[in-house]
Amino acid sequence: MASDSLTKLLPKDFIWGFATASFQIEGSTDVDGRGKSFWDDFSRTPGKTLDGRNGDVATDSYKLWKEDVELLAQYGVKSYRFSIAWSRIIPLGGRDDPINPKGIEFYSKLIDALLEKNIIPFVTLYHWDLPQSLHERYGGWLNKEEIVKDYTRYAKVCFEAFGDRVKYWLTMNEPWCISILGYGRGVFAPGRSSDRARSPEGDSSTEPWIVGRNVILSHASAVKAYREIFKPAQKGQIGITLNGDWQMPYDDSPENVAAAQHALDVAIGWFADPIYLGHYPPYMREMLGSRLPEFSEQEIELVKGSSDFYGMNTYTTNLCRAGGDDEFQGLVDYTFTRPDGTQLGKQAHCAWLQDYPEGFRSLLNYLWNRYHLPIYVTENGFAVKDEDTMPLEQALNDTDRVHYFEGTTRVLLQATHEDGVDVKAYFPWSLLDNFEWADGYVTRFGLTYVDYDTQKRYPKQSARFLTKWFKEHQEESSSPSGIYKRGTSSLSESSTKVPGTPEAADAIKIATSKPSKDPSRLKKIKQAVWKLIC
Ligand code: GBH
Repeated sequence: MASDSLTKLLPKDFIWGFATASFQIEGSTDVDGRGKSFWDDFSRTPGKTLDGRNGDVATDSYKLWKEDVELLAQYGVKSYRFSIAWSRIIPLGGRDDPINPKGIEFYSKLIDALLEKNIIPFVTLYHWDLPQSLHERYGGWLNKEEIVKDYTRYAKVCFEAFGDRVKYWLTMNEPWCISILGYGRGVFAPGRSSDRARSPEGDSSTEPWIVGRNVILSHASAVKAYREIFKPAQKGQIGITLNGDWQMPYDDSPENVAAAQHALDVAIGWFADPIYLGHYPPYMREMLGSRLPEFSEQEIELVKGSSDFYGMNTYTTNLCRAGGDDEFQGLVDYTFTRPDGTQLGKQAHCAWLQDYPEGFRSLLNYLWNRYHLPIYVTENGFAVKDEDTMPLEQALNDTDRVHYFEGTTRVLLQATHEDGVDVKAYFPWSLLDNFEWADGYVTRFGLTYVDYDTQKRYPKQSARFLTKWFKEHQEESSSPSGIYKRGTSSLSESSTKVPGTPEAADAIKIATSKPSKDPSRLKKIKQAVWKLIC
C-alpha cells in the first residue's frame, strides 16, 4: 500500500511552480512612479537587517523579469506565484489616490510573458509591502475604518487590470507574520513593539490582535468585491494563504498534548477558524480575554466562507511543551530536541527551521479534516546552513535542500493517495535566493543561486530535482499547452521535443495567449492542435 502510493501520479491539473514576493526580488524602489513601501526605510535603518543590507536592489527582478520568466520556462513549471507591490499600482495607497499606469504596465507585461510560456500566474495582492503613506496617514493596518476601504480599492484595481488573465488570487500572505512580526515582536516593518529598545511606539499586548482582525476584514471585503463584481465574468479562484507549521506534543503528557493544540490555535486557527468556521478558536479568547477584538455579526457574515481554498505555507514542525509567556506561540515553548536528546531533523541556516517531512503530512491531514477545502501549498522550502559563505560549486550542490524536497514530495504523494487529502498545488519557496527580510541576504532559500555582485542566476541541484520529479510524477497534460511546455523545457534530461513544425509552435502561442477579440482565434487553435496531431 505505502510503496504503491509512491508510484501513483499526481493528476494533470495539479499546479506546481516556484514562488517569490515583490519586495524580496524587485529592487528599483524609486523608479517608474513607485511610491515607498514601509519596508523601504525599515530595511535601510541600521540594525533592522542582519547584514545591514536593504531591498533597494534585491535580485533586480524589476529589470531582469524577462530573464526570470525564461528561467521558469526552463524549469518547466506550470505556474509562478509572485506578488504585486501595492505602491507601484497606487503610489500613495489610498482609495482616492491616483493609479500609476507604469505600475499596471509592469505586471501586465509580466503576466502576458508568463502566459506566452504557458505558465499560470498565481498572484498575491499583499506580501508585506504596505504603502508607507498609509502607515503615516492613519497607522496602516491598525486603522480598521481606513485600511479595509483602501485595501479593497487596491484589490479592485488589480482585478480590473489583470483579472482577464489571472485566475488565481491570494489576498494576503501570512497574516500571523504581518501582525506578530510587524506589531508584536517588532522585527518586521513597521517594527512596532512594547520593547522600547526596539521601538519608541507600540503595544505588543494589543496591537497584533487588532491588526489581525483588520487584515481578516480587508481580505474578506476584497473577496466580496471579487465575487460580486469580477468573478461572474473572470471565473477565477480567490483565497488567503496562512503560515503555520505542524505542532507536535513533546511527549504524551496531557498538558503537552493540549499545548500542541494551543500552538495550532494561535498560529493557524486565529485566522483560519473565523474564515472557514465563522468564529475564533475558544483558546484565543481564553488566553486574551477582552484584548481579542470582536467581530460584529455583520462582519462575521462577511468573513465566514471568504476563501475558496486553504492556502498553506509551511516549513517545519515544532515539538510543543506547555509553558512560557509567549502569547504569540499560545503560551507554548517550542523545541527541536526530542526527550531522548536527538534532533527532529537537519538544521537549516535559520534557527526556526529543521527538516521533518512527516510533519508536513500531518499538517495536510489536520487542515483537510478541520476545514474540508482543497489545499494549495503556496510555500515550502529550506535554507541550507552557511550556504552564503560557500564557494559557488558547493552552494549549487545543495544536498540538504534536495533531501528536504525528497521528503516533502514523497509525503505529498502519500497524503494524496493514501490519506485522500485534496492537494491541488505545490509551490516551493523560492525561485531565487532573495531579500530574506530581517535576515538580509545571508539566509538563502532559492532553488536558484543569485550572485549579488553580478545578478547572475545559477540553478541549484534542488531545482533540477524538482523539475525532474514533477516530470516523472505527474500525468501528462493532453492539452496543446502541455505539449508546448514540455518542448520548451531545456533543463530536463529526458526532454521530448515538440512534434510538428515551427508553425505549429507559433499557432499554439496564439492559442495559449490571452483571449482576444480576434474572430479567427478559435480556428487558429483548431489548426494548432491539428498540426500537432499530424
Ligand atoms: C515565509 O514565511 C515568507 O512568506 C517568505 O516571504 C519568506 O521568505 C519565507 O518564509 C522564508 O522565511 O521565531 O517568532 O520570528 C515563513 C513563516 C513564520 C517562518 C515566522 C519563520 C519565525 C517566527 N515564518 N517564523 S519567530
